[in-house]
Amino acid sequence: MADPHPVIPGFHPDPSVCRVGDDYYLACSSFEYVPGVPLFHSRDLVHWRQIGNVLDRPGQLRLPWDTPSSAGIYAPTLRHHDGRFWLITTNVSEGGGNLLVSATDPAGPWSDPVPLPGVPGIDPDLAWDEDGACWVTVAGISQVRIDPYTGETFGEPRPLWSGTPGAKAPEAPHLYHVGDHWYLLIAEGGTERGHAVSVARGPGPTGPFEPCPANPVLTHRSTDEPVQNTGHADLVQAPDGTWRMVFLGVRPRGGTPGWHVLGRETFLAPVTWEDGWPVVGPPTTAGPSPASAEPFTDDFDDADLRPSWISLRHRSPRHCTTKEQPGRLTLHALGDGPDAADVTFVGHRQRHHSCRVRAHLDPSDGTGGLVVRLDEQHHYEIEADAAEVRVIARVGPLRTVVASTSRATDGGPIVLGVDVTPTGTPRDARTGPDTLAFGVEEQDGTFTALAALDGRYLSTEVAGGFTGRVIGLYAGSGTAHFDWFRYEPLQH
Ligand code: 6LW
Repeated sequence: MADPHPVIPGFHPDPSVCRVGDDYYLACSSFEYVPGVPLFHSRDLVHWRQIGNVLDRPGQLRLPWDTPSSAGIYAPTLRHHDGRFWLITTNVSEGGGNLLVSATDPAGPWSDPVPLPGVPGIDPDLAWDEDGACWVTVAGISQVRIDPYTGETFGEPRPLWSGTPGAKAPEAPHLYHVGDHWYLLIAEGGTERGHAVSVARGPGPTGPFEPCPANPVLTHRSTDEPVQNTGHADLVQAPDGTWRMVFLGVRPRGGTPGWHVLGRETFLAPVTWEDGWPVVGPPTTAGPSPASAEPFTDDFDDADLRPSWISLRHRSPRHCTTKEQPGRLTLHALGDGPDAADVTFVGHRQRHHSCRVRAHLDPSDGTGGLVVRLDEQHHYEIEADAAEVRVIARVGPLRTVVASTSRATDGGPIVLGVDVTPTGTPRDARTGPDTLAFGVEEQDGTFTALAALDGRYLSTEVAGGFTGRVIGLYAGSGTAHFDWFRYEPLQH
């Protein structure tokens, strides 16, 4: 039996989903990365395509340079009401807070944010009752009524439900009106191995709520399931009246409890109703295995970067552009490389335990590199200038040049690469760590590895935080020109 796999692999946590007709839309958290809140479309909840990012311009999202890793944009809720798409989320950074944007087209443009100063906390949910009143429910779990057009709140937030007695961190609330009941779905136990989903129901959106006797309705804690940390869920009804749940999970490797490197990914499960309560089935194995996905290649011929490219805290055309020299990604260095919060960086989420990445760099005007990162203290990279190629490892306080070699050629263009593959036999992503082999690809396609590094140190269990690996390009000094980037999933 194949292991369940994510329907949206790579770090795409805290999924929120809605349906309009036969079309599903899903949004995820994005933390310190910009553009913020990736938005996906599907017709079957299994095959998803990113159609944009909700917070895709500085006027919607400014993250100060000192925004810590895994701060920034936390969990969103995506809903459709009164002919508009609505998204509410939290900017956990200096001057941030809860905010609400709307759009007629989910691919954008989305409105400028409506600040919600009267809405506390994180994980805001958005629901309208039969009278058209709009309720925001947040972690804790508490609730306040708002005007979604002005952001005005009415009264003080009031407590709704504190979740299962003894369980920690009631969060990720979502409200649903199903039949005669209003259901309040929450996550609890914390987003690690103890994560769980519980539900309560009541006569209206403001309760009172009685908990489901079968809570938690979803958890993988204390199991050896290949998907762990399951929680932070959202429900959606299909056109045929059946129900589904999207939720976050991780795919640990290295045995139990193991470590995960791709972040919290989006999974899907069927839901049935028994005695007026949701019953969650096993995570789906439907759809293509992620490893069968097509390679992601970018020759930078488009005027703008595709929506899956993400940068750290900012992206200014003065520092990162495909317009300066058509067919090239030109990066003008700001910070001094991946140790810096203000590094000029463009990345792509690692979505597969085994993958091969290559990038064509012209280092004639500066230093450019290919980095696999979790945050500023946990990253491995290969970089080149006209004179030298270096492999660098940063784990916590330690930073080491693990390999370097002078460039025998004229210092011209070079293809930097990393092969990320599980070790151990059989080559099973679940039993062994991975090895990240950094090197140079020659004109004839042969790959000369300069250093192979243990992937355990680029895991969330080591680094902490809420994101996952991102593989990207950066300018370390001067200007780095990249002519193409290729990310290729590999079968183990
Ligand atoms: C999010 C909280 C959580 O706000 O992690 O998994 C936090 N659950 O609900 C960041 O993703």
